[in-house]
Amino acid sequence: MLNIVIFGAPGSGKGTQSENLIKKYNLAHISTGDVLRAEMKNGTELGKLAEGYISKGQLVPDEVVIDMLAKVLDEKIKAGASGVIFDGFPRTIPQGEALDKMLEARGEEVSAVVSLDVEEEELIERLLKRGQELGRSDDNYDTIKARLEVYNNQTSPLKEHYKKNEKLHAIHGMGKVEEIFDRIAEAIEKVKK
Ligand code: B4P
Repeated sequence: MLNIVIFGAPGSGKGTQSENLIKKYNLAHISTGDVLRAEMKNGTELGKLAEGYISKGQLVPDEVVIDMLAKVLDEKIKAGASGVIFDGFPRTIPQGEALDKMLEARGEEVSAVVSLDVEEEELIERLLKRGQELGRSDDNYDTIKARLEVYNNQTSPLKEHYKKNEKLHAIHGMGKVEEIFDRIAEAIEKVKK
């Protein structure tokens, strides 16, 4: 299986580029943000719990997200996925370690980590624009600032983890969506078996 982690700060283009990757490589898509938002919309216990964290720009606790991810992953494998794109997971070192173990237990591994590098000013601009267009409750200035801080403190250290095992592909994430996608595809072609 081709297992791609798409990694980056909030607003770096993870969801946007995932859509293109799914089409080109026929991958199953797991976005922990989308799964959590669906739970919130359906008013489930998990959704209610997640809402408290997401509205403040904080991460949902590791054990909750890891359990949720394992279930969704097994559904995708059962449905015959030939590869998976992990969008927004892992976001902490424990989540990264859990993903390695989860995949190993299923005879799989992370094929590549695509890290989208975007300047902070641009991230804020993109998210404020999305907030105006889609009204997502976490796309307001104060929450965006909190999310960026969480990214820098808790998520960014994962880059070292993937650099060590030579999985990390740093991609310049500024410019047109199509140009960025070409850069990503070039990196993926190198790891595709
Ligand atoms: P996510 O849904 O993952 O939200 P995100 O980081 O904002 O990324 P997203 O993929 O939606 O946006 P994109 O950059 O594509 O997470 C939301 C919250 O859920 C988290 O804050 C956290 O609380 C919780 N959560 C999720 N996963 C978790 C986990 N594993 N552990 C714990 N908690 C978790 O796009 C942003 C905007 O930029 C879009 O409007 C897009 O159109 C625009 N854009 C993209 N590329 C562009 C480009 N090249 N030029 C101009 N605009 C561009």
